[in-house]
Amino acid sequence: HRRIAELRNALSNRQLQVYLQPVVDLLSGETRLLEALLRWQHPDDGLILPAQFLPLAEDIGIMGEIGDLVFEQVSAVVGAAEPSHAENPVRIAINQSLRELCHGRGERGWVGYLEEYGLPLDRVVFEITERTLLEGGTMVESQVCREIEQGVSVALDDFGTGQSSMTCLERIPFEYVKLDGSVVRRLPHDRPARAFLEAVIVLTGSLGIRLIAEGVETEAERDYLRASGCRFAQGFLLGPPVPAEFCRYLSGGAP
Ligand code: G
Ligand code: G
Ligand code: MN
Ligand code: NA
Repeated sequence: HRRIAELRNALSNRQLQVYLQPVVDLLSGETRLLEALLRWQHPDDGLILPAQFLPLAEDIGIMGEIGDLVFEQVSAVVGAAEPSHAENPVRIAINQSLRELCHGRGERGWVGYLEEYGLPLDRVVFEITERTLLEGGTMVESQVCREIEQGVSVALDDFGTGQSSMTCLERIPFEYVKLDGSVVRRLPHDRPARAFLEAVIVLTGSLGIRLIAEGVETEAERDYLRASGCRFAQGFLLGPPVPAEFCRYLSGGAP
């Protein structure tokens, strides 16, 4: 398989690069988080998205190396951003697969991993999906809860994509819930989607969880979300993922 050899090469040839996409506060317009999204700049085939190479990376057992590479690039970004005493230091959201959660980190988990890369706890949010929780079972759930107790911030990603169970919101004190773009897309014409959004806004609000709407592409979607009380949004309308070195949000620029 040609791609396997190419992917191994990509690791050492700097072809795997972290892009950053802003999560914006819809009330103030400020960038609240930057999500790290991995891209493969293939020399012949151009930009390849994670869905096309992360499953392969899992199969051939190099997710650990890929996770390290993401951490290296994120810590470079955080170090270059601004002095640590800045009033609103940039925070980076990092996606974590089940494999990374279960095997990657050794005994000290995310806390130890952050320390290893010199990343302060309050600069990073880890994103895990409902699917990861479902597949990981009670072991992973209690691991995530222990990390949160130690001060790690966690977001529940892809909320509303089919395995939605509101019960994990009650058991795990997430800082953020990320409502999937597929729900956002249905808002303008679909009453059940609106009812679902309303319920999620009420539930996250009473649990003290911040809600981020993902995949926001139109002003109509943004305005509807803001009027409904969804505070945070991410999507092409607010800003696309861009290579970390071109990320002007880092210097405090408006999106
Ligand atoms: O960028 P894109 O929308 O194609 O990303 C699709 C998915 O790939 C993300 O939702 C996320 O789950 C996964 N992903 C992107 N970057 C990373 C990464 O650095 N690590 C892991 N584990 N997953 C990632
Ligand atoms: O972690 P997660 O799988 O939720 O990653 C979000 C994905 O959504 C990224 O791969 C990113 O490239 C993609 N994305 C970001 N903004 C938009 C958007 O406005 N519309 C759509 N369709 N996808 C988006
Ligand atoms: Mn994500
Ligand atoms: Na998502």
